[in-house]
Amino acid sequence: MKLYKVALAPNPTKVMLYIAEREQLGTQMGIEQITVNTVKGHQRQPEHLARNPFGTLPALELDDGSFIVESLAIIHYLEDKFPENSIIRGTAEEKGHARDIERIVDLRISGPMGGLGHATKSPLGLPPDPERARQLSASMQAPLDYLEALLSDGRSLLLGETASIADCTLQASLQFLRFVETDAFGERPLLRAWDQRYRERPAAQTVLKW
Ligand SMILES: N[C@@H](CCC(=O)N[C@@H](CS)C(=O)NCC(=O)O)C(=O)O
Repeated sequence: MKLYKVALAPNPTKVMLYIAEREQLGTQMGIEQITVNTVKGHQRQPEHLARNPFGTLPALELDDGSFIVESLAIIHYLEDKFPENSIIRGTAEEKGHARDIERIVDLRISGPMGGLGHATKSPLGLPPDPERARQLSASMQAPLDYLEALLSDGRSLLLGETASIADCTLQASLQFLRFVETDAFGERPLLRAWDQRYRERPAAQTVLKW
């Protein structure tokens, strides 16, 4: 299998963190990781559009030559393909909560964080848009409070003591915000402590560059 990715971009980084977490749990997936240079616009060139008609990253090329082009679908595929020591485990209720928190993080926080980064200091050269940045920041306050409340029971990671897709998703977007020197957490000490803890994990250290 081949993972087409680019460092720093949140959606590929989420998958890279997930793969690194699985490797730490002993699963070697044997996925070759290939960088597509988005600063040079290579994601919109015919070679990449043949992999993913939407011109985005990540894209996973399966051994049969087909592609999966949505980051969460790639993770779910890898969970099914390598079920031993998979990350989404437990009872139906535990899995339900894990998927719920992943969706809350991705849809209500990570998506807006990406927009906030581009509206503030886009690495792709988009013009700053302070009003959009303000709106995105406002939309994140309630979901960030939700995560801060989750962490108040003393858990070390978003779902407890083991890494989850939600952790990978949130950290991938935070790295992007760090790069553009933008803060989204505000006065939330538990989320800040989570950030510190997550970045010290061996999986994070192999993937995160900023
Ligand atoms: N829903 C897709 C979104 C993929 C996406 O938008 N990727 C961004 C990087 S985080 C990208 O490729 N941007 C380059 C572009 O749109 O030209 C997923 O979760 O994989």
